Amino acid sequence: MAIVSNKNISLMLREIGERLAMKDIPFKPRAYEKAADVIDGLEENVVDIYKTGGRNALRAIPGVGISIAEKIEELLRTGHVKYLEGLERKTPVDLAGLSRIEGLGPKSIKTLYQKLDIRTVAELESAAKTGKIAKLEGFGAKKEENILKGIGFAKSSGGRFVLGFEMAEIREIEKRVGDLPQTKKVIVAGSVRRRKETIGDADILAISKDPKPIMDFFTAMPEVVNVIAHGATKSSVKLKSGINVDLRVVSEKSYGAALNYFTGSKDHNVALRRIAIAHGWKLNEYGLFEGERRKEKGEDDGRMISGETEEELYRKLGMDYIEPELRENTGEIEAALRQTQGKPGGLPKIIGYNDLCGDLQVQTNWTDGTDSVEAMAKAAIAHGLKYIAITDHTKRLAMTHGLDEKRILEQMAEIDRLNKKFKGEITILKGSECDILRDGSLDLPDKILAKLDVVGASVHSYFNLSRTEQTERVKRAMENPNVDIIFHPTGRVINRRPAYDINIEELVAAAKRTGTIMEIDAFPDRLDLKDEHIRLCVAAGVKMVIDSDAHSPMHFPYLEYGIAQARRGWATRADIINAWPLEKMLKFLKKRQ
Ligand code: DGT
Ligand code: CA
Ligand code: CA
Ligand code: ZN
Repeated sequence: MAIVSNKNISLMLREIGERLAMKDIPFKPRAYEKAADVIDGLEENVVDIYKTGGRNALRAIPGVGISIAEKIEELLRTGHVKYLEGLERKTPVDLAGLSRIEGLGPKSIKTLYQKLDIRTVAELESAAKTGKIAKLEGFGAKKEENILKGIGFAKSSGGRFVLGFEMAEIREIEKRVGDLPQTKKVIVAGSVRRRKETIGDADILAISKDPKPIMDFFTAMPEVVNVIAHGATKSSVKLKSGINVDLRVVSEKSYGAALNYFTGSKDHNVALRRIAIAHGWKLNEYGLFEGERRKEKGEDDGRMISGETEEELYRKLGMDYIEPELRENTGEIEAALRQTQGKPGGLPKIIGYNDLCGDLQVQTNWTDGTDSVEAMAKAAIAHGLKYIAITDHTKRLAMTHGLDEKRILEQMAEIDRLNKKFKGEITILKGSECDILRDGSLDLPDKILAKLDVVGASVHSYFNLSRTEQTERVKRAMENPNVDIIFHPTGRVINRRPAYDINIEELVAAAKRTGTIMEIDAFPDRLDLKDEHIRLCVAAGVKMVIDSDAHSPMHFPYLEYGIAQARRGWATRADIINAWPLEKMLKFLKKRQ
């Protein structure tokens, strides 16, 4: 039986739903989408559920009826689904490519296919350029212009993948390779290990004395659509989800050197190699060698100085271990050298992956979240959090059913009731994601904001203001003593839309002056602030908060990517207020008012 990840099952179901919708089939599309949502949120592997209980156990998964269970079973048993292949022939549309364009949902893709027979991004671009889309009912000139912008942005972002959306599949493959009897050790290197916000591909490294069965297994995995290379110790495949994965097998004695080399970044590697050369040594993916000088005299590679572990490699080069998230050659090597020499200006002790106590941006079904305050609190407890702030949208965001004064007061009463129920388990703080209006004023009156524990303010409109106007707008919101945090301060969504034009240095200075906290929104395609912005805040002594921006109980694990971003920005626990216990965090919020 094929080992198929939950992600691939949900992708299959979603695709069926979208292709059925293109054929105007009622109800069924929604059923497939719902089942896909449920499977995305499952803790257990569907494969294991099937192995223990067969098709009946699949049917016990909420939203999975007989016909969906059959399709999952077929995928698990054969690696493909005939029904979907039939639909693909009847609706030959590049769904993956088209849905990467900002503003194009399944509905628009369907209309474009039915009315204009648009199947690819290239066809979409040519239709938009010749004004055909503007004429379609429900589209118009504005939408056509946005589609062209979206195509331009998708092209410029160069087909990179959002780390947090790929991680489940990469970890699944890592685990499978690790479970093979021939594998002694496995780790994902490259930009994945450095936790870059987007990745070009995934680079997996394994230790083994018997690489052949590992290579054979890897190239035959069910999600592989194309084998790019199948070698003795190196293979490369393309997955159905679109991403490429490289797998290299190395020997134990070179593991540290190989890990270091394939973790990168390239700039970090080049700088390390320069240090090795200065010592008269040679550094490559096989190890650190006493080679360079002898080679000049016409001799072979010399004695191996180091290679088995990264820690030793760095030590031999005269520096403390450098965390992968810092390896971009942006000062970390100099800092590590200073540290080992006992000089000031060493490496920071960056925040750890288990250091968060709370989360200060959580949405519920009072607005555009999927679940109740209670369900979100339970999920937060399960994620190990001690406090959360409920921060639903405000009334200007009408499409999310944003809260007005009356409803937010009702929600506050509900939170009081739930805090009694959850006493000792978690504290629910009353909060808001309050819209910053065009002139920098806020969407709720001060007398309401003053009653809340946590006020986040954010820009969701007028993205096109001039740099000066946009900067002044957010600064004005910071001046309001009721505003604690600026949420997702630059508004960018990776691969979808660029940041609005804003002077981040000026915002950091204003945050320092007013004591405003800057958010690191951890949602995988936001990661806003960016790493370089975080470094600005750290340098200025501006405090930050890492929030999940959860819209569903399944989103709390995204906090990991916000922590990764904070680490890439050299932030320590002292810089991040929700790495502090509740009392200390609240005291800090009060003091600044
Ligand atoms: P990506 O995949 O674009 O997100 O970025 P990386 O950093 O994962 O780059 P990738 O996959 O091309 O190569 C993996 C690592 O291998 C990279 O981080 C450093 C190392 N590497 C690749 N090419 C070179 C090179 O020409 N010189 C050196 N020193 N290292 C390289
Ligand atoms: Ca890579
Ligand atoms: Ca690669
Ligand atoms: Zn927002």
